Amino acid sequence: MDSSCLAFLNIFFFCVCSASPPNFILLFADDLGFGDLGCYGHPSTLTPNLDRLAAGGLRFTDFYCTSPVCSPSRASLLTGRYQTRSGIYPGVLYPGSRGGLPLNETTIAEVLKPLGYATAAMGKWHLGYGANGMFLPTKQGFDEYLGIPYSHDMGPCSNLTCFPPDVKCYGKCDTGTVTVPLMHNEAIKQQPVNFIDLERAYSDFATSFITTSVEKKQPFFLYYPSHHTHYPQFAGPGAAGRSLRGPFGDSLLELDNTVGTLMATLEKTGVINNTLVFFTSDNGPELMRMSRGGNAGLLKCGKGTTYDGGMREPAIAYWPGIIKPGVTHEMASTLDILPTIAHLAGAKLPPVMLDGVDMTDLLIHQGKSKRETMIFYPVDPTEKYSLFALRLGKYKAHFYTRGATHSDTTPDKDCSVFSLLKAHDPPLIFDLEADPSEHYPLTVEGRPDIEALLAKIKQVKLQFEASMVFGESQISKGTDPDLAPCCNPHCSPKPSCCHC
Ligand code: CSN
Ligand code: MG
Repeated sequence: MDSSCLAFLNIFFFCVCSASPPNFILLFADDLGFGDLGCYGHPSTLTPNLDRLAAGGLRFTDFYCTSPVCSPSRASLLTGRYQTRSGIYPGVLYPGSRGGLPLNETTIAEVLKPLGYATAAMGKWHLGYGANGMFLPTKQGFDEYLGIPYSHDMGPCSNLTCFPPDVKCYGKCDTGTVTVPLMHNEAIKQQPVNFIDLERAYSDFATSFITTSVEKKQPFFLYYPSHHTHYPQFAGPGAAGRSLRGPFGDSLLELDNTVGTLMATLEKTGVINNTLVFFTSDNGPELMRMSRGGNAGLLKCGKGTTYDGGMREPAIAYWPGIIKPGVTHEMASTLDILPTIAHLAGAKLPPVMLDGVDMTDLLIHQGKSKRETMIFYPVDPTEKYSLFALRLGKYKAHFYTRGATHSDTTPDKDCSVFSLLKAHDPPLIFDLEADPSEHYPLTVEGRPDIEALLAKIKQVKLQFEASMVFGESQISKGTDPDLAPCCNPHCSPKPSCCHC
């Protein structure tokens, strides 16, 4: 019997005979680039636990998130839909944002709840806080939440204690806003949060959540969107000063340590063979931070741009005995995680237009991806400009290009904020297999084959655009400083009195 057949029997056996549907752990790094992990070729990074998952699981070379910034990317991950549908654009949510991921959107947690799953989120939410915390994870299908509801630079940096304490945070954070809170469910547990102890709090929370779920014989879904490796990097005693790569490396090592703890907990509780662990990142590296930012490897530009460096991400799927170790060059996306988890759990898909496709075949049977296209929206998508780029098979066509502040300081001037919006007609077309760095656009004129490809790309673009209905922008609803989380809600003067 060949191995794909064995794998099929495995999954068949597990579906029919297993007492419990599979558990899911979804790990989501922040601003981590394509070139940042040891298993993606970074020479000085220390990521032994993620490298071990890659060696024993499926490592993706062509995996995409849906936005070169955070909130929209998270909206797509949790709903299986482009951010334009759910309204998580333009840009990102802020502590006092009025909007958030609309409550009628169905998240992965909500897909799993009807099947009796225990669900928990820990880390960076960034899908809204809103009036009285109306957009927190506990309103979106998660039984429990421990974390910071947005980016940790969205508060005064002076309160962000780096470790060791004499290592100052690098650059500026947001002043004039509340200090960064740590929430447990809908309550503020600490404000300002203590970053040195934070990772320990997460790993204790995760250990307890997994152990309790296993004891209760309840299948579980743990979503861990980490603050690492977003600026300003921090690390507690288990990682600070222990990498070869400075503060960025320490931050990444701290995330990797937690991955190690999670894996040890799965082993100890005996569910390692019944748990799919999936790791990826929300957007490309914030190159403007220079050596304290991430690295896109050989991909062009980074965060904020629709070049591959902004949106192609490391991704690893690990499930011993079910997922065969290897590397896949098939195209896949964060959009595909919801349909895949739904299929593996035997859950119903939400009755809405989904952009994700089921990856089960690719994960378990070394099959082909059902994904043929990937859409690249800028940080500020509009119906007028529509998509900036589209990948069809191995080809990527840029209809618009633009640099970004977040990718500034890169030697490639296309990444710079001074590279203003530029329309391309015909679009710039790259063969990403021959030229993953998007250096050499293909010539269209006098090349009937490329002309035919272009016609096909245009047709796919029109078809996609016809299917896209922009949801009401949640981020354009603006901010109200009074909505920002405050542990002392009626105090004055704000925001400085929000300190408990
Ligand atoms: S992000 O980073 O939230 O990870 O995308 O911390 O786009 O203006 C992005 N932005 C603060 C950030 C601001 C962030 C922006
Ligand atoms: Mg981010």
